[in-house]
Amino acid sequence: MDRQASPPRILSIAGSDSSGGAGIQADIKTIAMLGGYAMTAITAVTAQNTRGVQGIETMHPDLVMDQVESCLEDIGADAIKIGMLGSADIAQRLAERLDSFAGPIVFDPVMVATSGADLASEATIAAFGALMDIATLVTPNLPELAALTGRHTLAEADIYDAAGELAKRHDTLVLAKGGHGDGDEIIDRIVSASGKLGSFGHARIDTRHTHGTGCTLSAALATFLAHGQPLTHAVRLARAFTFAAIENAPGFGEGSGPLGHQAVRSLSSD
Ligand code: PXL
Repeated sequence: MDRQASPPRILSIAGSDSSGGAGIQADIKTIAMLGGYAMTAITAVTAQNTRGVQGIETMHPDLVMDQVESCLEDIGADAIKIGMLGSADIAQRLAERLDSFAGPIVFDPVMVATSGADLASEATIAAFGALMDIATLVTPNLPELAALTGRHTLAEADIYDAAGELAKRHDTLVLAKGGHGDGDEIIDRIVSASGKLGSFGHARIDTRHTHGTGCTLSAALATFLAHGQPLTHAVRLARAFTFAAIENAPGFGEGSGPLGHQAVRSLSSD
């Protein structure tokens, strides 16, 4: 990576995970390891660990918007990542405010934690549409893609159709993450409103330590896009970072443990 006088500035709008594996904490670790400058607007605070979520408190929408404003009006941002939203009101207000944001916006439509806990209400999910409308790239996993396109399940053969439908409906790019699929190979597929852009495969890693994988990938995508990487290369690099962090998971906790962001030192944005 070229040594930059000024690192790209990334604003993460997401929930806090006390155990440090997902949410805001995963985002800060990812952004910093990839040479970005991390800022945050916290939408909800969760008490959680690798076993599950023990408590959630959603921030007042005014305070979420104040955090966003504080960051954008002074330091500014080159890219924004949006994760857990906390409430429909927060989602709606963010969509209105960020409509005029000039840089890339990566939206990870978080619904359920790796441990299985619900992180979005029906009303919040209903408000995702407004955020997909303003997002550059939306990164659903397969259950999220099914839910967002009104399907109960999603057969392998229907993934491109569903992703294409979502991309067209919201005029956005969709990265359909294949980690929840079957098989030894994980295939992520990217589509635009006008069709398929490509697919990316990786051997599935046999591990229970995947807590925060989606957060890590979306934060890495935002960082690489902020570095100026073209889309498909940003996807390639963000996946490489995420798989390396999974490979280096420290094995903490009794449930689905965190990734090892701190161990991924060799990846550059070149
Ligand atoms: O990876 C989804 C996610 C997002 N945001 C927060 C989380 C999790 C998963 O646990 O805790 C705050």
